[in-house]
Amino acid sequence: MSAAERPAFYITTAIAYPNGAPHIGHAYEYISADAIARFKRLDGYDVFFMTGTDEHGQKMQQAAAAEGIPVEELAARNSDVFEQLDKTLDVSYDRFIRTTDADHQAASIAIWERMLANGDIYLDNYSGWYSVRDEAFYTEEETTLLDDGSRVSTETKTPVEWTEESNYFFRLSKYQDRLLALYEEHPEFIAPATRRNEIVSYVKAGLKDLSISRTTFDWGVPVPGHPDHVMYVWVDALTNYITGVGFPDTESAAFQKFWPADVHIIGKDITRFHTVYWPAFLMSAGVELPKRVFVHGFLYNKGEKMSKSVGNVVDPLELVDEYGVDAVRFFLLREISYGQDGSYSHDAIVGRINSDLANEFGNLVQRSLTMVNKNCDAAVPTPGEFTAEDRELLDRANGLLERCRAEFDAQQMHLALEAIWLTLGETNKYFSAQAPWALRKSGTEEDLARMATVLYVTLEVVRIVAILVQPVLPGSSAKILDLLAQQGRTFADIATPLTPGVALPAPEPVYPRYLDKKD
Ligand code: ME8
Repeated sequence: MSAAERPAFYITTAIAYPNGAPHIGHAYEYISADAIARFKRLDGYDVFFMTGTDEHGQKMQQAAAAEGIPVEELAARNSDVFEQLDKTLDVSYDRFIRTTDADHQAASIAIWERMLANGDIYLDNYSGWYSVRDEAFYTEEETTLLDDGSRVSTETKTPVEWTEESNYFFRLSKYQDRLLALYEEHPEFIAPATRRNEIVSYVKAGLKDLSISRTTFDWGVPVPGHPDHVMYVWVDALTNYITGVGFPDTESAAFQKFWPADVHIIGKDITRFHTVYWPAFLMSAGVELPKRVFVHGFLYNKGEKMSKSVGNVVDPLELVDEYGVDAVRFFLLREISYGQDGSYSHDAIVGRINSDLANEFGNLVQRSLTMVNKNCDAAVPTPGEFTAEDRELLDRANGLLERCRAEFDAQQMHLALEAIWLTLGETNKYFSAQAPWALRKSGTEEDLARMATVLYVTLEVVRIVAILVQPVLPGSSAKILDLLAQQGRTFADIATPLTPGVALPAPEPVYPRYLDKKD
């Protein structure tokens, strides 16, 4: 099927502030969105997957000043580091957007003009608290005065500063009822449900108009007709999602095909921006709303918040160096319930590598393929008639696709992996119970025929699992599919079983155990 005929699927990550190096929280977001993008591609969708960097705003300007370099230089340098991280993590993005890209400037101006034409932008005097670190305005009630006389945002604990400016405002208050109607009519718009409930209460408590321009610095998209103002960074940042599909050319093929986005993947600290401001901006601009915002949790180092002062910020590149990219991807997606906070530690990662990857999957692959190599002329064995046990296991493996589809569509990748690993557990039990090595030892014609059937059934499960885990374990699953001489690797190919007699290469271990240096 050509791309034009395939159904569309558009997924985005948040665009990161490149004011510093990426951390494991960024890696987690990219890996999880990538697994979904890959899953949909394998399932026959024409996928557009976008990620990138959010380069404007005061935080970037301050970071550049602290380093004594022009802000453009800081943005370009660090944006490259983020893009390189995506490559190292095997993140299959279709576009890496930078908010300094020329088309993005045009899109931001266009959305501003549409909101203005709709009567939703006006000039007024702003006074209130601003957190540069969060790039967010806070009301006095949302802040706390500390003993040392400084003030912080109560929720995020970041310092806030008093700001008084003549700013452009967006009539957010006007959209309160329409937003509440959106959450009511489309409960799937915000997931998980706990996040939706928080947002519904927040909006019900009343929305104030939002300051959307700044005049005290100039690192941003200039407000059309008023170059002394730059747009509030979140106006331009959120707009990236439509820039990527061709906005303001809403008649373009990309916009027609991919907008509205199927899902925006974000972390929990930016829920309000994506589920209150963003739909309100789009309503004002007369642009369709995204279908869903999925909010993932935060990653903590052994349960502790990562911070530069505690010295426990983990560089995702170091994790990849130590454990390998597929192991890191698998660990993050299997260990943490998507949508909840999670924790990582050396011991937890090693536990997953050794028990799930090496024992449950790798050993099964290695043992079955080695037997086939030695005893079945190094070719896919010819099965005899299937027993009830054989059929039960094959049916179970064939049922996994539907189960994984449901879980991935609900962004519950950990549950898909759990279902796959339960099937691997059953397959290991089957392999032990059928004891193909004992059948070989016996050597009767009947037992050798049964051995061939058992090995065939086992390889069939390995094949189906290897196809299904490609979104999470892209490199290692490809190796297993190579060892099975399996050409067809999409989900549609699951339905075509292995062809007996096809020659297989010599097996090689795919998931070695992790040995601690001290061992
Ligand atoms: O918020 N664990 O950028 P950002 C998991 N530029 N995820 C985490 C995390 C952690 N410890 N810390 C941060 C921004 N994240 C804006 C986004 S989108 C139009 C603009 C997540 O670099 C965070 O929730 O601070 C967000 O989804 C992403 O990393 C980028 O964060």
